[in-house]
Amino acid sequence: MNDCIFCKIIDGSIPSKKVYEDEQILAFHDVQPQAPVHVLFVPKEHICCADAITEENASVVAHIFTKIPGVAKSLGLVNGYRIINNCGDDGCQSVKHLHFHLLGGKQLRAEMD
Ligand code: DGP
Repeated sequence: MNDCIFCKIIDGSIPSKKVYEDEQILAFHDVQPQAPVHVLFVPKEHICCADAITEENASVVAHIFTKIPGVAKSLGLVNGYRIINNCGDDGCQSVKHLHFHLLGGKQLRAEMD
């Protein structure tokens, strides 16, 4: 996806502050943080959104979730955190490359909307 910002971050043509990387996924600090810690987890494979998760590509989602606890601890999130996925227009997804927001470092509001 030539016009995908996150694909460009993955291939290094747009810089990012990386916090974790392996052959399947990349995690980096969000450029517009909504909390003291705000990291995005993305699959290196371009998947547009949660609505495009299938039996064939779902393993990378599980992989992301196995890596979140270690990254959270490494960033000091010892008292909990929130994981968010925005999907599609009603979900206010602005970047059309599947990503999970890891938010923490303060008491987050209980309201989800
Ligand atoms: P969403 O609204 O769920 O699609 O979240 C997209 C997030 O991506 C938003 O919090 C801002 C972040 N973002 C957009 N462009 C860039 C960028 O070029 N670099 C980084 N690090 N984050 C970006």
